[in-house]
Amino acid sequence: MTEQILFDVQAGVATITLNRPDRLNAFTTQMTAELLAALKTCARDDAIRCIILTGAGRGFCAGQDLSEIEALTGSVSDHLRHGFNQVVLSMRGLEKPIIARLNGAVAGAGLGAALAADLRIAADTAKFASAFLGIGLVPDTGVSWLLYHLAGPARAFELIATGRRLDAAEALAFGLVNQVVPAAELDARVAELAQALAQAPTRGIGLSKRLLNRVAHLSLAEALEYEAQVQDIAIATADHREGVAAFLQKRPPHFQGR
Ligand code: T3D
Repeated sequence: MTEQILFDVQAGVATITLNRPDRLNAFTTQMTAELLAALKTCARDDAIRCIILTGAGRGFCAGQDLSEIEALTGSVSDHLRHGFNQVVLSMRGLEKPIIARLNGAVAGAGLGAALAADLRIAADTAKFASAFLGIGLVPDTGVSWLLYHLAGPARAFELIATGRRLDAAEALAFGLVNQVVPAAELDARVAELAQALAQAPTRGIGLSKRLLNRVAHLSLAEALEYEAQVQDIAIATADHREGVAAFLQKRPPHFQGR
């Protein structure tokens, strides 16, 4: 399908692999465009019920390709608006679960892409760096917002301003990843989780994601009202009916993602 990412769908799970392993999968403009196209396919294809985002080789993603940065035409803000900002918004707005399979270095815009996923499973060999200040830049790709919300303001500042690199255990303690597993077990753990999510009520997961995206900015009273409105949608799904029927008939549910 593409040159700089690999895209594979099996048993309801799409795997998007950033595929420039000799550059630790650093983003080029082409790779960003291919990633956006793959995310669009994931959103449109009802057969896809879970997405894994990962990197080829020993890294996850080392951020913007620094050899390309000098050659970029136009303003950096436009580059971000049309590129990384769209990646983050597409991932957060995609109403299906996204797992980041963090196999190695996660830095710069790569950290933003990882933090924009819904779940992060890291190999114990993974390492994490903001990396922006190392080249005199401020965080972009949502890293300021995502670090602030996941790790809190003090830790966000520490990672951004000191350039401190975290190993996987520290990333877990900072709240940046959900699980750390031995590198040899990463594929099995991610596959198990992805299969479970691909067989879950996809609409319910997507609507839950919609809720979580919104409630951070609402008062409790507003959040209660928004939950009630979204529940009107969830209760009309086939998977809701299947879940109740399966419970009452004392059998395992068979969710269709509708
Ligand atoms: O215009 C805009 O949109 C601005 C937006 C910017 C967003 C950003 O992402 S800014 C941050 C950019 N990223 C970085 O500054 C990180 C640079 N990389 C590193 O600091 C290190 O590579 C890592 C800490 C991530 C990993 O270190 P290590 O020791 O495991 O690997 P390495 O040896 O440094 O890298 C391996 C190869 O990948 C190496 O190439 P070589 O020497 O084998 O030919 C290295 O040059 C290459 N590589 C790593 N990161 C990048 C890269 N090549 C291009 N761009 C990179 N970002």
